[in-house]
Amino acid sequence: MFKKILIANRGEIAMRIIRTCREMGIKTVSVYSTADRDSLHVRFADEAVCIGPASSSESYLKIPNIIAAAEITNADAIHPGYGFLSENAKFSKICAEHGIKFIGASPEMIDKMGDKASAKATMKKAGVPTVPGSDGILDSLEDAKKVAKKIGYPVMMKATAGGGGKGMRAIWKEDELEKAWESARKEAAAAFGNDGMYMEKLIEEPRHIEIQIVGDSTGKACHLSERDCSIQRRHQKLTEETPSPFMTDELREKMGNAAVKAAEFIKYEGAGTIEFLVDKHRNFYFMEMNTRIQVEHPITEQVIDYDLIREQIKVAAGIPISGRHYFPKLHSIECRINAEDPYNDFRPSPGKITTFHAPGGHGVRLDTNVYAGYMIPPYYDSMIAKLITTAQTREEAINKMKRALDEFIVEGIKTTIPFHRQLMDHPDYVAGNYTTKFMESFEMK
Ligand code: MV4
Repeated sequence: MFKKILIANRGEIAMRIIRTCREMGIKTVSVYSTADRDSLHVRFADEAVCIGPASSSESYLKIPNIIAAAEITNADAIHPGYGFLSENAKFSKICAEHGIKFIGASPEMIDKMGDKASAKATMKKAGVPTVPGSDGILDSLEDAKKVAKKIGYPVMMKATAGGGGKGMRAIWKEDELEKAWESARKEAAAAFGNDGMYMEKLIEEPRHIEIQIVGDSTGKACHLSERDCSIQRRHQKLTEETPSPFMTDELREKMGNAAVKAAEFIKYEGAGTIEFLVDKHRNFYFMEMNTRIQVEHPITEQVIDYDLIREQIKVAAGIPISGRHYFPKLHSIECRINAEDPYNDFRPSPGKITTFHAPGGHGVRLDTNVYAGYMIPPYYDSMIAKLITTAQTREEAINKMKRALDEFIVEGIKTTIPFHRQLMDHPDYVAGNYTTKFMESFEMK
């Protein structure tokens, strides 16, 4: 087992990893930028190394500085968390070259799943349902027209190096195709340095339901059931829940088995998430695979009483998984609390937190890195806390979320607490009747 893990991240996920390491008796090293000198992950790690100035590119993304920090502190593993370098194949490779265990996917796996068209081709070979569409990358506009004609409009054009909606275009009829082709490729080239595009039949009003999986070094995988992440704004998840209100026992069995089949086919090691699009007939299709721990992992932990960070560390240390699958025994909801103003188009609201009263009580979990007096830096993403409630039923979990949000006092900055509080009263949300289109018609009162 590792003796010392360097956490190559910041914020609430760095705190989350420190907590499990301490419970496992593993020493921790935090890295921080000059803007994070007063952050909790610096305070609660056993050691902390300043790796550069505020900007991420000069600190949390600076591979030589992170490797140097691991070497001078003699860390035997690095946990990348999510975002930053968590799905950076070069970083995974450099860790391996320095004899430092990367607690994440191999460089080959990151590249394989990072190329969306090739990931889809792999899943198809594995026998996982995929959306009908092009056979890989489109060769030309002519090819795009041919494929669109064959699968029938509306179609979705996607950047193979993309993900999260960048370089994606919904096309409803042929005369829109050329403009979409040009603009999507330009956007993909600018964002990813790769303008490869592929095409799929457009799934109308889909739900985003993802399956958590864990694979080990013996090639075995298990699934930990689903998370419904359909409530998103501009491809940013706002709230997630498990079980999905749209799930049935039969669908969970089919999606869980498909996810395990995929993970075992690619011999996936570690924690991973297979994202599916689910249509109104409960047909499900592979969308993307994430080779990292996800922001929303706590709701899964809550309903099956499991520590996903601990499993990541154990699998990385070569300890085999039990192989059993896990099914939700409770209901859990996560609300992402961001330093943004929901009454002003969710624009960022950095600044000093003057009052911070955390909600608590039975069934309330708050994963956060902020505190009264903390100055929220403008350099990083705006999430300041994840408020998670867990109860026997969805209705009770919603009720608990409302009570916890009412108790949650944050002054000095604007937050999305009022948005979440209104969401919990929204009739369609309460009825579990929502798709990825939900936020398009949501208005703050
Ligand atoms: C789709 C789709 C409909 N049909 N693919 C959004 C980002 C990336 N994960 C893929 N996405 C979508 N792919 C087909 N063939 C609709 C979306 C989509 C979406 C998916 C999940 C969660 C939120 C979304 C918001 C807009 C579009």
